[in-house]
Amino acid sequence: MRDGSGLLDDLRDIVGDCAVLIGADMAAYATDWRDLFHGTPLCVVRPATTDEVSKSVAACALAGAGIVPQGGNTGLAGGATPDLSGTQVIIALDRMTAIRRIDPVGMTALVEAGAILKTVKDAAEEENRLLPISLAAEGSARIGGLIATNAGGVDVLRYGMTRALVLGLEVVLPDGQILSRLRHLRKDNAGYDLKQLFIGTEGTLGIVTAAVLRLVPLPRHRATALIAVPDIGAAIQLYTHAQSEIGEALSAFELISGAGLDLVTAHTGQNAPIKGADWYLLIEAGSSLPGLREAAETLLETAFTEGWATDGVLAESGAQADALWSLRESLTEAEGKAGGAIKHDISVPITEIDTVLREAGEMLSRTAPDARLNVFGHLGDGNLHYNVMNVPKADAHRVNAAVHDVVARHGGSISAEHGLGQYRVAEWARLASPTEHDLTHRIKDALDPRGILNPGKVVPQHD
Ligand code: FAD
Ligand code: 2HG
Ligand code: ZN
Repeated sequence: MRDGSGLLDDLRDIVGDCAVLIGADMAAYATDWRDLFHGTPLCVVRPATTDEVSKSVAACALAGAGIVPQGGNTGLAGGATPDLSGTQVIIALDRMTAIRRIDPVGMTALVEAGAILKTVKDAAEEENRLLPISLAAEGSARIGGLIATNAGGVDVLRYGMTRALVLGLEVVLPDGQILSRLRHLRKDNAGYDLKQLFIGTEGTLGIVTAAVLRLVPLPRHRATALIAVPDIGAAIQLYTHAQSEIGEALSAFELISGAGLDLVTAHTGQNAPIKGADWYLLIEAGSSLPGLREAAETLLETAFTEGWATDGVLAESGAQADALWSLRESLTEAEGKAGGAIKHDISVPITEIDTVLREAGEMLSRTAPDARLNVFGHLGDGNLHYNVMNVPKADAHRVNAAVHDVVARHGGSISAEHGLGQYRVAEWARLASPTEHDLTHRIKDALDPRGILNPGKVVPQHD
């Protein structure tokens, strides 16, 4: 067993002195995006190759040091932040950024784990292809982090979560072995689909070093509308109608509350083209076939005739569409500027959303009467960010548990897309069945028997 300084020497030998950060140089890596979790790592290691990741992991394993993988550090569950022990090593993938290949014919991208999402999307667009993962953090989030959290975002309705886009994976295992399955195949049923072990498991079973991602054709036309709706029931009726009329083109069906839109206009200096409603929808459809705009106009007309919409704007240009999206994508930032929130990332069957919102609202008015809500998210996926503002931080656990109890009663999930990290691991432990606990521990113990990969995240500590 090596002590801390012996391990630092070993890591410097592997990646070079400049790629091992200590002291104040670690600050940006030691705290999460929300400034909610703060860690004290032994060091930050920034390998340049898969071989260096492998050797760094092996050195940490030999020293018995915990490892925290980190990508863009935009995660919202504290998964990339180490503990306060001063012994954990952050392995940051931010030097492994190569886009090795974009194949417009096979429609795949081979990229290193540290590549930034936006950069990969731009490279795909140059080949008339789309990597359909879209989220407000796309200028900072990295491919390995997106895979490790099985990220969602606003394109899930049409294209699925990140998992649906991963064709091949290269991973460093907790003992330093490299599992390389960088295949460009759409069909591969040869044995267990081992890559699934590392998608959405938040760096607790392996470190993703490279991936082959599925691309789709870049839609030539898009229609984007911001619509005011009278209530959630009307929004669901419009959603059902939109699925019937333009289903395969529909890529985003996002909900924004009036209070949320007010936060954005108050804190980011943007103007909203429509105002005064309790709820808004941001809807987008895309297609390579002509006729999309006409279909969108017909949809809006029906929405007004049926009383599902009270106001609305259909973007006239790409710039207008981008301005509408900017309102939606500024909700997290505006919420932060307004003092932050106790966050929830819930999903329920879409038919239950109205009831869940009502029950959660009633519960809050009894238990936290001063609370203000910022509810928004991916209505088409049944996934809402039920963010509770104006409640003391000390009440976070109580509020989390009460909201999650409502969600659990309706067959929902307490983490639709952000993962458990350290933020939700205790709540998962409280609500999961004994069989789920048992199987989770058996998988973790089989792959990482010494528990060195991302300790304290996702997998509850053994009793
Ligand atoms: P990090 O934050 O660095 O890490 C996240 C987790 O993955 C940690 O557990 C970490 O240990 C692990 N990890 C990172 N890299 C690797 C690797 N190479 N191998 C193994 N494990 C690794 N998420 C959504 O799903 N949908 C959204 O719409 C969305 N919008 C967001 C908007 C904003 C403004 C912000 C700040 C965040 C948003 N997120 C969203 C959350 C976040 O962007 C995603 O979770 C993203 O996938 C994290 O990527 P990252 O590279 O920043 O990962
Ligand atoms: C989004 O949908 C993200 O914009 C962030 O998932 C959600 O800030 C949040 O709670
Ligand atoms: Zn989201």
